[in-house]
Amino acid sequence: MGLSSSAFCFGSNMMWLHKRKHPHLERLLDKAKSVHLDRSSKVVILSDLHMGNGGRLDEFRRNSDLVKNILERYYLAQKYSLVLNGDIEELLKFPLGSIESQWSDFYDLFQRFEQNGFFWKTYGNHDAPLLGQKNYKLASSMAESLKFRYGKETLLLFHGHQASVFMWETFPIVSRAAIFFLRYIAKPAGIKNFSVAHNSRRRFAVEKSIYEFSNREKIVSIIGHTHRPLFESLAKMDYLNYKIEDFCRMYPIAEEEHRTAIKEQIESMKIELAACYKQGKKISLRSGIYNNLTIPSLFNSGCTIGKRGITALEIEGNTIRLVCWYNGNQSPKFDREKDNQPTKLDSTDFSRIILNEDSLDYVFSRLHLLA
Ligand SMILES: [Mn+2]
Repeated sequence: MGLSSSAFCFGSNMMWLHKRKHPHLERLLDKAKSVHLDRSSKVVILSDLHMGNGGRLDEFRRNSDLVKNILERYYLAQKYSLVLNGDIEELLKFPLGSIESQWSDFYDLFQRFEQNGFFWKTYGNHDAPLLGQKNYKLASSMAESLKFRYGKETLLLFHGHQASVFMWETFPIVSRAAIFFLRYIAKPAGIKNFSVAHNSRRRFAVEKSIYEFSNREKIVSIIGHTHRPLFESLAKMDYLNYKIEDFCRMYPIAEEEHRTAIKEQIESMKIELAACYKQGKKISLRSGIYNNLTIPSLFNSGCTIGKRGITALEIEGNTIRLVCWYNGNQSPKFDREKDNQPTKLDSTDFSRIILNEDSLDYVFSRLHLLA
């Protein structure tokens, strides 16, 4: 009797810790434009082009030739649909007119993807004013967010900046886990110049917030914004790290009766984390992160302004992939991820390498079993 009632108390004590709503993200999910995917669907998702006026400060300029070639000669030719997931134009530095005239051929190219199925563009914090602007070239393709319907499952596509306001104000997180992310993800992608506009702490706060939202809603979120490519979201180590931090923050403000429960939670997570580190050391940090993955609910397409190439997410039927495209001439020593070999695009110097891929059915099974 005593045992079961204390177990019940423990459960209900902990309930309030996990019930955190995120009104901005829930609204995005409610209002998202529905897009039906089936086994024959092919979609490429790019974000954060930051197109400018073609001048010295234009961050898109470096990879513009690469992006044009892969869109035209690979994705369009291979019958992919296209989603541009925010921050396509850099309106914080350049007027729209100068961007549209510099990159006019891209605007035509983007729209040609409609012939393969669809072309959608979500808005980010650098191109937000374009939402609802009627004379904008891509006005008819603009959406706040997209809901890919895959059978009974949902993939929500949005830029990701929507998470930061709430997150930053309410739960400022200081996490060393972000450093693991940076080291691990940056290396296979070969991208070192993440946006200077976001420090790693803020990036991590955005990711954490969307991760928890996705797990609550049992959906997969696909974002951009942080410029950090992510496949299948957080590592278990990262997750435990920030959970412990959260609980430490709650402890001093919690009611006395809740404190024991929080303490017990922290204790058990510390043990789990120590086991992760031990395992991680034994099989190296890289594979340790893969093997310790928890819930695959967050993906990030990365960005197209990397010094050593671009990253993109591809959905092909029931497969989701994180790929990197790079100029083989500029990056002859590109580290090969796993056993994947790069494939050259036609007669160009551009190569595509698969950084990771998984079946969507597997991703959703894990999401439902683990979240
Ligand atoms: Mn952004």
